[in-house]
Amino acid sequence: MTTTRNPQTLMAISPEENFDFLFKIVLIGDAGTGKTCVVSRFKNGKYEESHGSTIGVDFSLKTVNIEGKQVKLQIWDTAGQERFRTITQSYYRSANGVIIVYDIAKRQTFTNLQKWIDEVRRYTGSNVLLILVGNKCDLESEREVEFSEAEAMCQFVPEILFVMETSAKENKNIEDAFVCLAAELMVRFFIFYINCFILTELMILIKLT
Ligand SMILES: Nc1nc2c(ncn2[C@@H]2O[C@H](COP(=O)(O)OP(=O)(O)OP(=O)(O)O)[C@@H](O)[C@H]2O)c(=O)[nH]1
Ligand SMILES: [Mg+2]
Repeated sequence: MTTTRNPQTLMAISPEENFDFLFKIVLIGDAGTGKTCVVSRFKNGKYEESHGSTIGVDFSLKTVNIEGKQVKLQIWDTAGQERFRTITQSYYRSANGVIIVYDIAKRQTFTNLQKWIDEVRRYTGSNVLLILVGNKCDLESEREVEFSEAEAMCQFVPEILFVMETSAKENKNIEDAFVCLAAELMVRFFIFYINCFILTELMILIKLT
């Protein structure tokens, strides 16, 4: 039996924990693309060949230092299997960033991307940042999806910030994928903050004149 956990109350972070930013990142994509391996490599620096399919959603926290700021990432690793779809969809809401993972050695996981993009559009807020990750780039001899194809796809999907190929097995680009996304989220936060500041100043000015 699968238990459904409440995404709102789960992973509550105690106020005494120190961080400058907190972002919620959700990993989605077909089953077997390596989402759990990517998270495990990022979180513990470890690669486990087989740990079984994710049941529902797994959670982890990792703090990274970006430009001197402590950035806490709340990572939600969802199950790719169809039968968990209704559970995992409820976790998309309030995501700040989404990582869609495909397998460079399995074309079907790439052709299914449109389905995942549609899910993001349907279930997340409009400010969510999206990145595409082509995992298992160590399997060069079995490659079925060229990097240029993924880049071309990004041209047609404005929500996608960038695409990156990774290998959880060989620890390639794993940290970069999370840090680049978090850095971009920080930039968006500052732009939002500056815009609010300018708007407030303008309103004060209008009131004074
Ligand atoms: N060669 C290679 N194999 C990988 C890599 N990452 C994951 N795998 C393999 O792919 C299998 C599936 O990985 P998981 O992380 O369980 O896949 P998942 O996307 O979490 O799957 P679900 O939880 O069912 O959605 C693993 O057992 C690994 O053997 C990688 O970077 N390179
Ligand atoms: Mg998994």
